[in-house]
Amino acid sequence: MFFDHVTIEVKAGDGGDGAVSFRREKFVPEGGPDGGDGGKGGDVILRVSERANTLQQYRYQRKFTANSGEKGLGKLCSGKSAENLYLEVPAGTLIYDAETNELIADLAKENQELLIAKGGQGGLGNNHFKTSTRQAPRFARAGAKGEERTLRLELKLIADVGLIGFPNVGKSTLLSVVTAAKPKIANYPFTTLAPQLGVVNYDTVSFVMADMPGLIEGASEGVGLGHDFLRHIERTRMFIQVLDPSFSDFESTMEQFNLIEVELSKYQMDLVDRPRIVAINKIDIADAELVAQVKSELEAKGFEVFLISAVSKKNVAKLIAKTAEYISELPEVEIFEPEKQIQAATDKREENDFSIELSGDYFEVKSEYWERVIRSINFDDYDSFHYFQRLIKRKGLEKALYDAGLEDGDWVKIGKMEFQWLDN
Ligand SMILES: Nc1nc2c(ncn2[C@@H]2O[C@H](COP(=O)(O)OP(=O)(O)OP(=O)(O)O)[C@@H](O)[C@H]2O)c(=O)[nH]1
Ligand SMILES: [Mg+2]
Repeated sequence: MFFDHVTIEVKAGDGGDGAVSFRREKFVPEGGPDGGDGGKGGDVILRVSERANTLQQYRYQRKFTANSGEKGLGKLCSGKSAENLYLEVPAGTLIYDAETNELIADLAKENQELLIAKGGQGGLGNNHFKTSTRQAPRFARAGAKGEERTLRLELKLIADVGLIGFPNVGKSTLLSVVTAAKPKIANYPFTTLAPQLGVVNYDTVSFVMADMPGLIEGASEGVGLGHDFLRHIERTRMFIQVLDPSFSDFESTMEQFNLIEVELSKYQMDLVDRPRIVAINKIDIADAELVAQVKSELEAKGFEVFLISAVSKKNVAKLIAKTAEYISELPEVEIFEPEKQIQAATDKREENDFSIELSGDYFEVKSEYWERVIRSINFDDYDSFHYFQRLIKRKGLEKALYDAGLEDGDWVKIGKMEFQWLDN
């Protein structure tokens, strides 16, 4: 079946840790700090690719992780940053935050890119922590964690023209003779199971034509292939409704026409008002008198009608010329605007993102930022510990702990680290 929505998890790479290293030189017993910085973790970037027509590639693999940056090295060598991870999606993919259901983006344009999870910055090497009073910092920063997100991808194809009609009327045949697309064509209903796109080049106009699976009565309620693809006709600028009058009479051909109208309006009222050209197909085998009768009936309803034979290409050029004329005048397909712009998480935001819980005898600090700080502190080293103490004060954690009721002698827990708080 057509694979057009999926939930995936993405994780950007972590930053590499900064290095703790000291220069080793002949005759210099204690060289200065020369620990290099860690490399940046890879970003996860979504990119629109015309190679993709479905979300099929996400069918089995649902978790995508960019590589982490490498650790810093001695001699002030920085760790290598990781490559970004690109995930390809078809044009018309809506990206939602799966947790909040918020629309993040509508990726519509070829090669459009969206940075969806930012790689962690590399940690600073110990050479950054040298001060006049601290000649030999025995600590460095750990790399920041890469962002993680759960995303819901939903494809709503974007095309200029949608081919609609009953199954087996010749929609795919029409697409195959006006574009380079090679849809499956066969003499039975529901040959086409997923929308197929093709590009029509006519004169100076070029437009995208979407061949849809056949519609039947009840499609709007899910009968046949139902809703699954009906949503893909939403984002078209106009329709070509294909009719098959062969082996048919006036009443049933008109019914064929009317049923599609009913399904369109049931699915979404305004679809019936979308510009539409009617193509009566298979005139090479249909009864000429019947065809003429249907044509005048539909023209009386105000439709523009073409009598074609997709197989022998009869009148197909005329139909396409008219379609191109419509297309050059019709407004663009609507692209959804996200409610708010995507925000890259900054370190600032991360710093303020903590909670303090009293669990048992501990004041437990829950915070990615502070857990990272803890990982980078060498508690056996006076300078390193002193640096940590000042950081707690400066970044407002000390005040927050006091506000939470912390008193002299209480125990604090951050990540795996537990320590007793001693006022001095
Ligand atoms: N004689 C004749 N046969 C045609 C013409 N156009 C299409 N056909 C035949 O009609 C049958 C169905 O054609 P398709 O193009 O697969 O029809 P479809 O509307 O895409 O069908 P679904 O994908 O099932 O909805 C095939 O056997 C085609 O060869 C035509 O102009 N004349
Ligand atoms: Mg088909």
